[in-house]
Amino acid sequence: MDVNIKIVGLGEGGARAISKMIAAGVGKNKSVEYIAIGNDENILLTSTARKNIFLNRDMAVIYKNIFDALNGVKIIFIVGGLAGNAARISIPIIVSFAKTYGAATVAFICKPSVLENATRKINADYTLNYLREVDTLFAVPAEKFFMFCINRPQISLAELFDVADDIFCRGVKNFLEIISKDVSLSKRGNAAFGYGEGATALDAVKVAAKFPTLEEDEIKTAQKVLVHLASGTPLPLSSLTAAHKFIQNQLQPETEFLSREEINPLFGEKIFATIICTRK
Ligand SMILES: Nc1nc2c(ncn2[C@@H]2O[C@H](COP(=O)(O)OP(=O)(O)O)[C@@H](O)[C@H]2O)c(=O)[nH]1
Ligand SMILES: [Mg+2]
Repeated sequence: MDVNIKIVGLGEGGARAISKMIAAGVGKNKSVEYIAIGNDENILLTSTARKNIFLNRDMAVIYKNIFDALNGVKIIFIVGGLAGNAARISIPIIVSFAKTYGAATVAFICKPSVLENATRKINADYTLNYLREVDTLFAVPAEKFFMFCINRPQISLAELFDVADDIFCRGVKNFLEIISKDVSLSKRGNAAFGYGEGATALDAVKVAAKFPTLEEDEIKTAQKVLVHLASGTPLPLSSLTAAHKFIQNQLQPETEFLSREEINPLFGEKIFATIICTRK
């Protein structure tokens, strides 16, 4: 039977990000359910998630609604902006649920930009303490998303967040594929991901290694590196080896290296690479 997975979008940002994932068919053939949590009624009305939880002022009701919504889940994805109210209220509850019922937790979080106000920064610091307890945390500073649109200097904040949502959408899609086959891979700690596609496995990992969410030295200084290659037909061993060697040559001798392959005719001719680095 499929593992029960829930993807939770927090606040306006999270609701937008998961609406994108739903439209892109992320988790479509799996037992995935989307939940939007927010304190803005408009967002919950526009969210396309099956379940929406409105954060009123009654903490007991909030606790119950979140625990009920997560009932039976094995893997929880948390997506949203760290500085928001929805994140501050719900992340401690989600983490407490996961501990109580032994669910794995993965968070894709946008850290506030330097332009955001003091209250939001305090929110973010508070919430970050709880996020340290998730099994895998992809925390991306908002500024990082500018790197994806350096050819669009006039970009607005809303457009920038749209870019962020696209990147989180792909990140969740890839990581969901990886861990739904092997839940033990969900414990990547404080992590960063890169994604790439190409005509060969080597081309794909080269693109993934340059993905802006991987810092210059993310691969070189990682504690653990996981490389996932997805293709339409089985890759020749020489092709796999070339791709793995490209990454392995950059690692410290003590870095733990893991690789996984996935074959699915839907991928066609292209090869898709995901690199996940656990930070020291
Ligand atoms: N990924 C993403 N993040 C966003 C978006 N809009 C805002 N954010 C970030 O999320 C944080 C929380 O804002 P919001 O989502 O409105 O949360 P709220 O305070 O709970 O309503 C902001 O400080 C931004 O850093 C968005 O559309 N997408
Ligand atoms: Mg808001």
